[in-house]
Amino acid sequence: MLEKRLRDLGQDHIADLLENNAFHLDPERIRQDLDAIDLDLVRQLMAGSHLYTPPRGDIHPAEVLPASFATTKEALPFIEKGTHLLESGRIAALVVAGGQGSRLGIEAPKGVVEVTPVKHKSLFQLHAEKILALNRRFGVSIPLFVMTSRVNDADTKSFFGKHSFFGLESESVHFFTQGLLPSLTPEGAFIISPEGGLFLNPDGHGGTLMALKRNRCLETMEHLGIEEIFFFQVDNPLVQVCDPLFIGLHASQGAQMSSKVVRKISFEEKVGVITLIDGKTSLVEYSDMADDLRYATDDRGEMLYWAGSIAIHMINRSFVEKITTEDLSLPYHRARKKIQTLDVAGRTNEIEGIKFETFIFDALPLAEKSVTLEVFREHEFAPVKNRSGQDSLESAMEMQSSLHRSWIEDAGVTLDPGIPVEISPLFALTREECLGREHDIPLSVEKELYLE
Ligand code: UD2
Repeated sequence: MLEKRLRDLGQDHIADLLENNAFHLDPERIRQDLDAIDLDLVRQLMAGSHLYTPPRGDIHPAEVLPASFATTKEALPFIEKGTHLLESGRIAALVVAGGQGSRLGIEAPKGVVEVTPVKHKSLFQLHAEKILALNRRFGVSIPLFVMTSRVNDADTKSFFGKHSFFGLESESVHFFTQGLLPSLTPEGAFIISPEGGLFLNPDGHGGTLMALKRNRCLETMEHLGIEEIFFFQVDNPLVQVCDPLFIGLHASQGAQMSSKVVRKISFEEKVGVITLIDGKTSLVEYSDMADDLRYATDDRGEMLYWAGSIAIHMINRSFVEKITTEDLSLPYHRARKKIQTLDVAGRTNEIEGIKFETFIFDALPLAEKSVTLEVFREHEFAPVKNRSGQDSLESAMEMQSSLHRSWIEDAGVTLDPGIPVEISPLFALTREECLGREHDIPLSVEKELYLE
């Protein structure tokens, strides 16, 4: 019985309302919400176990391969290795897209945000076209796994469907949904959602790992012959999807999980930092970083913990299988969040709640080997997080345009500085590919330049 289940969880305030037939509650929805969550885990979180605690061990900066490595002779065998793995169909791409664009002020999957400077392509289209370009280059069909959550699964699938999967084969796009957890009041009470059910939040992108297992994606990957997973976040239009050098470095070292980083632009930049904790590669999230680490400097007064994660990882499939054999115990991070709820009179009300999430990078210390590769921010990292200013749609468009402008300038074409430039992944994925097509670049344009 529903009321009893709630009382067993200490949620008498909702059971009482149900018994009094409170008009603003939807009992069927509450039942479904309870069925959707792991109640044992919820009990444990409410009792304060499995929670993240800031690192206390021996902390040092991580060992990082510098960005300059990419253009050296030594990089060539790794690029070849990555290329070989791509050509032989061993690589899958996985994008985490369970979040909404709420920070950008839209209530839709973040992947539908129109992000390119000339054609205003969506993030999903841009990522899909990069894969399509790789498929053409390597004569393969790289599977794309898209992690959604209950709030945006249907919208995400219909967006791909409406756009004919942006040219990809629909069978090579695999959607899977992550888990959910209830948000709580600071006193540990469940919160009524505006629809009259329970307020649930996606369980963080750490949920990817168990979701891959639960949704049998690991079996699908094995069946397809996938060995390595290229993991990225939906919000970065400059991501170099399935970059052969990164794949090759990770695979050649026999690493289980690897990361790309950029040099942080300020002590306060909101990116996690790759570190070594008790000899293990680890990531300290910006919101969990104590000031003595955040502001630490080296002998020359330079930032000591500069290796900012851009949330791009290579993850070995067998490693995921291994760590998800039993329940994976990634720590839960707590975050305060403004939540819309209904008060006892059924009126909408905003309160401060707490959400619980796990993060994929907390699996890094479980890896025996890990490679950290520095890349140039202006080549690979333009996240769309905020409505304006840094890491906004506007800054991401500018970064794409200036990167693509630099490619055509290297090919000998100079345009008026006010002209936006966009190069489709289907024209060229890299500067080198663009240089190879210099005869296809017009020498002058009036308003904008789009190359496809
Ligand atoms: C993330 C990283 C941060 C840094 C930065 C780089 C976390 C917790 N922190 O910060 O260390 O590397 O990105 O851009 O990731 N998502 C889901 N399901 C969820 C939660 C998030 O799919 O339950 C996706 C979301 O759609 C987005 C990504 O994960 O693509 C990042 O989430 P975020 O925007 O909340 O993380 P952010 O920007 O604080």
